[in-house]
Amino acid sequence: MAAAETLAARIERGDRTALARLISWAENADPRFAAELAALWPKVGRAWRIGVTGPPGAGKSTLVNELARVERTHERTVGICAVDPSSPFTGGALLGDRIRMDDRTLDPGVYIRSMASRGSHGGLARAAASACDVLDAFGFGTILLETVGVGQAEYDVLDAADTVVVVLCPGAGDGIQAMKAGLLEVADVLVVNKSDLPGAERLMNDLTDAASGLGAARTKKRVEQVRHSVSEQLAERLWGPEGLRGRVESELARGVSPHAIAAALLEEITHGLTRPAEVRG
Ligand SMILES: Nc1nc2c(ncn2[C@@H]2O[C@H](COP(=O)(O)OP(=O)(O)OP(=O)(O)O)[C@@H](O)[C@H]2O)c(=O)[nH]1
Ligand SMILES: [Mg+2]
Repeated sequence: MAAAETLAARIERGDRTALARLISWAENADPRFAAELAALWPKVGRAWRIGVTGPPGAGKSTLVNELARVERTHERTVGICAVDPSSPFTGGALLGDRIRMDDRTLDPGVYIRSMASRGSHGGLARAAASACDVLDAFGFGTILLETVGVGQAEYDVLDAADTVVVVLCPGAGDGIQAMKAGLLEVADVLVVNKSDLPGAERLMNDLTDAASGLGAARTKKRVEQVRHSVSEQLAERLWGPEGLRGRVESELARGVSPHAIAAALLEEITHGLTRPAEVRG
């Protein structure tokens, strides 16, 4: 009997059931996930990933919905990943998002997925990044990642984004709170939403002042983001299911010392690094 088709192969054929299942594997840290992602890896890296964050109720979903609409008018397909806080205070967000995004859900060029933030921090960031990789491999041109900007776990999620949009709105001390919470530091684009409400002008001015002082800190943060991402993916590729473990084991069995094996591997890897890689702008 022929082996069952892998999720990766089904995803390459555009099978959305397989897409949904593989994202669930990412979310649940299923041990089968890594091999599927490795198979899809050549197709990852083409999408533009936009993270949308901000305080609860600022208008993130409204903006995501609108960005999706605009992308569709340019005939780009859109994958949306909404990370919902598990906190009971904001637990209503999921249903709200579903309803507000309803006008997009009937469009076959749009795929919407919610992820629960559950407990573990690194777990959520990794799951969201993996979900973006899967959506990217599936072929969505634009990926919109909505997360409430309430703490470190959510900021870590934004590491998956190429561009981070922070949505704020006028209201009791919102601008100041955002600064305290470090929201401005993660922003590539600052949006003042609800400009029909009083205080929007002042918020704009406050943000303009605050943002002008942030350039140096943000560059440092970005470098860290790249470093973190490279280390993590490198370790995964080297030591994941398609990785080097088998080769190391057989060399050890031949009596080669761990030190010599490590030196040889490092030599090979750094040799590979001297070849220029193409970086998307
Ligand atoms: N007055 C006004 N209200 C708006 C505007 N944009 C969105 N809203 C309303 O603000 C509320 C929250 O909008 P959402 O887009 O759900 O905000 P969110 O940031 O996704 O909310 P959570 O995901 O629950 O944190 C909704 O009732 C929107 O209709 C605006 O420009 N002006
Ligand atoms: Mg929302």
